[in-house]
Amino acid sequence: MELWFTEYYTDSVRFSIKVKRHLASLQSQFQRIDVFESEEFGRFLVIDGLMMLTEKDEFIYHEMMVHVPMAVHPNPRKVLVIGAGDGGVVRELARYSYVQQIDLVEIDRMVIEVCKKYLPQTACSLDDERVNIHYQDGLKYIKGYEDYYDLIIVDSTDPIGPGENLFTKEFYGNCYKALKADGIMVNQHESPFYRNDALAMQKAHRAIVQTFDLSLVYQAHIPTYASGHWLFGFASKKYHPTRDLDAAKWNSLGIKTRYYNTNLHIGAFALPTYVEELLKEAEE
Ligand code: AG3
Repeated sequence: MELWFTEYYTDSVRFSIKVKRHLASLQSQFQRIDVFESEEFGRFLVIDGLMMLTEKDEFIYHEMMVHVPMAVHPNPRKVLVIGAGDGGVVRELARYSYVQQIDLVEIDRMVIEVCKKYLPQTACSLDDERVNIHYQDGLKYIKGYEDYYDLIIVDSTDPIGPGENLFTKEFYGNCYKALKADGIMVNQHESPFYRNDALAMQKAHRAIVQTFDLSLVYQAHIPTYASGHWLFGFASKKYHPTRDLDAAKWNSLGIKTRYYNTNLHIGAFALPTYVEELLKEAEE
């Protein structure tokens, strides 16, 4: 007998991974959480049937969400991470000794518990002394802050279900307010390829462009997300993601990465024409 995990990318396109073991299956107050083990991708986390991460390719997503803004901001001390209960973003942030405070806001306590138990590869820094975990809705949490964070990283699920709030103008406006005068916000920006993902991407982009002084998009190749082509948003009050990149400084830190490097940093902002067109359409 064979066991396969299948995610539907559209009604007529699906992606499957052969499963060795189904390690966990839980229904929380918010969502369904599954962890599987596979030959090719190692362990992987699925929420409401959608791939969140695999042990084999999570480094791409987490390095790109963290090192891009960290190589631009000259002095990031206080960082807010929204979503991301798996700990992957926190793990990458914890590698910077000068980051003083990492606040993690995850709505679902069960995600953190499951990841601590089954995904130590990403959850490994959640006990770092600089990390404060708040089990709360991201939108509610952020309303209480003004002129406080240097960097906000929004590692949300898709804009359906509990992550929906994190794609609204109201949320981005509150992120803007919670950031200092030279703050940066990075978010997972969905995929440009399949129609429904592209619509979500445009919706997020429109709301961010209306909120931030500067809003650019960058890309990475993530094999286990729909189409493999994924986008990230870089929104800021002051710093430009490539012009203000301090490559020499970042390289002198000696942080060993497998995907991110400062050449790729610049290249990641060069987007295919059809993606630029989708973004432009959203900006109009
Ligand atoms: N963050 C969710 C990325 C979006 C995945 N969407 C999808 N597969 N349709 C994942 C959390 C990683 N820290």
